[in-house]
Amino acid sequence: MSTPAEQVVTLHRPRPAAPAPASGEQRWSVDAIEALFNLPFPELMHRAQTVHRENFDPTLVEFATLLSIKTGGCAEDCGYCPQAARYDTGVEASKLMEPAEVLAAAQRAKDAGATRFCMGAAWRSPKDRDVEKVAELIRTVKSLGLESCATLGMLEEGHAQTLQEAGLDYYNHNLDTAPDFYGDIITTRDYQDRLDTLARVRKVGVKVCCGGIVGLGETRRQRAGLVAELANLTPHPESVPINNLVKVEGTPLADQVDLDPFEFVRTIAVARITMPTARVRLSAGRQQMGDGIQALCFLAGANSIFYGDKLLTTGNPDTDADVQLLERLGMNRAAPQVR
Ligand code: SAM
Ligand code: DTB
Ligand code: SF4
Repeated sequence: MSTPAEQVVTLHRPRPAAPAPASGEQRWSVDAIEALFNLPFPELMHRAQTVHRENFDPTLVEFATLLSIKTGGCAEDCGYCPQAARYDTGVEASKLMEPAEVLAAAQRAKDAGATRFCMGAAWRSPKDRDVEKVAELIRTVKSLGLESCATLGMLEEGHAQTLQEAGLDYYNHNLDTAPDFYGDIITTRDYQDRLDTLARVRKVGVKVCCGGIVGLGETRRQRAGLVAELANLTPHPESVPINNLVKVEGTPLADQVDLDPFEFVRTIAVARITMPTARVRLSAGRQQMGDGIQALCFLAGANSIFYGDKLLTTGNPDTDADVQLLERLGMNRAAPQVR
């Protein structure tokens, strides 16, 4: 048993130094970000909550609904992905959905309380005629007053411009992992291809939704490396999805060892600290996570979720369960911010 005097010393011991970008510049070093990861959990959470509260109402969570508008048959070899044609995952390839089907799905999402509607297509990159068709889908989604997001693979500048003119609010394109681990996961396109697409999206004035996946077998330093790449985009992405690997039978990562859930929470906290004004989305992997870890993610600064019974091809918590979870936590859905 410690004496009261010893307890006071313990309670008031100096805080570990708070890592930050070197003064006079905005770049985060991997070392500084790894130092954040290494903080004692309560210290990291305190820092993340402080940043979160300076920028957002911590009781509000954005609801974004995903729809796979073109599923499977993808030519890429992303080692985590059930939609890659080369892996035998049972996902059947489908054609691009028609506007009427997308309108019905977007209306259902809106009625259920979503404010952002994100359309995903399993393409390496869309062709001209694909972009024209997706532009039509974006106009459909916007006609309902929803925020629109699309993730279609690599984009050329003209394609980005067409999507912008159709009213696209966000383009999702993830860096996925650290540059020095990327080649272990994907070989059919490189890191620079991804950065080039992000630059084109930014150039035409569409907001950037860019994050990654953890639990791929990367080290903590590599998680820090991913966050450094994201945080050093100038400006940092407006929206940052953090996915926990959903292990799918038939993919090379089907038997990957689970990441410690607290390490996932740490990743959220570090993303919040380094990208203060971003919507940090607690993305894939929630179904496997449990309510307690999700609540910790909200405390760590996550303020967006994918809302709907399905992600693209895998499961997601029921909408009722999400509404109940927020109710139990005394939290609410964030109001829409449409242009
Ligand atoms: N084909 C497009 C692309 O790769 O840019 C868009 C769709 S892709 C499915 C979007 C993102 O979903 C990936 O970059 C990855 O971060 C995430 N993702 C895919 N499969 C996943 C899985 N099994 N578990 C967690 N996240 C996953
Ligand atoms: C993102 O970062 N995660 C979403 C969205 N952007 C497109 C996709 C998650 C996919 C999970 C596996 C699946 O359902 O196929
Ligand atoms: Fe294709 Fe995207 Fe899946 Fe990679 S993540 S295999 S590009 S659908």
